[in-house]
Amino acid sequence: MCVLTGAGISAESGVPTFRGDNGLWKKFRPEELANFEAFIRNPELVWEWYNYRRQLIENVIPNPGHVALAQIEQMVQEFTLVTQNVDDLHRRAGSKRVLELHGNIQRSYCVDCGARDDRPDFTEERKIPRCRTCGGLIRPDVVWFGEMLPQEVFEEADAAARRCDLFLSVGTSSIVYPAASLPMVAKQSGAYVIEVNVERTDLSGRMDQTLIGKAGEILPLLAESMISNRRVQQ
Ligand code: BJW
Ligand code: ZN
Repeated sequence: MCVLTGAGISAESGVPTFRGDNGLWKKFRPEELANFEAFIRNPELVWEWYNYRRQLIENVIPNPGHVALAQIEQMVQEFTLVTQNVDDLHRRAGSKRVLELHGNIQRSYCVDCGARDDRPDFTEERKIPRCRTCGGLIRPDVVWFGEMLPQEVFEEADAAARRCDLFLSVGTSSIVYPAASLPMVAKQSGAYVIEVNVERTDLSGRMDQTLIGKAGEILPLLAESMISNRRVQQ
């Protein structure tokens, strides 16, 4: 079994999604902020966005959707959780192995020398963080548009999609590639593909099933039915 999650799974924790009316931060579309050119042009603005999100994420907790996936990981022998989210909520919910396709918002590094610099809070400084080693600009360790995903992580995710028999795509608009290719890769390899979302997406027509509803309600039902099935089998 392989599960791909997107921002929708964290929505019920109070983390805004990227797209849709609630997804916009100061009227910017994610494409305008999540790219290297925007960062170089206006690092203050981009850091303001990340600092705002970092603080928000620190103050929320995982929801029943995250918890259900951590429970399912315990029950299923071959289980891979792939996330596009940078919020760490899967790990905080107890998931042991998480493939983070788009990085992690708590980490950062220098654009010049590559040194890691995970100072927890740059907001206090009220300025753009600079590298302690070389003075270069520090950027969040996340994947922006036009940037490659961490190669090994993506290869592992792709391999899991190819070998699984059940693939769940949860809370993602399925418009950002290559993450959005994973359900189709799974389907072409023979998996049964189910989407969980509050609304239909660009890929719904190609899914075996779309379950319309909140991840925090549907995933616990799935985990519960798996627990009951195990009880019957034992
Ligand atoms: C619920 C719910 C509830 C709500 N329960 N559901 C043309 C030029 C250049 C590039 C491209 C191009 N065409 C395509 C590309 C590639 C590009 C791309 O895909 N662009 C498209 C937008 C067209 N991709 C890339 O550039 C990627 N890299 C790449 O391809 O490398 C090769 C390459 C190199 C050089 C040149 C060209 C190619 C990188 C993509 C990086 C994406 N980065 C971000 C930011 C990460 C850091 C951060 O967090 O700040 O990742 S953008 C943003 O979108 C973030 C997300 O992970 C990603 C996906 O969003 P997600 O998770 O789906 O969220 P939403 O908001 O879109 O959807 C939420 C869903 O939840 C909705 O459907 C709701 O209905 C649902 N929902 N509540 C269940 N309770
Ligand atoms: Zn440096």
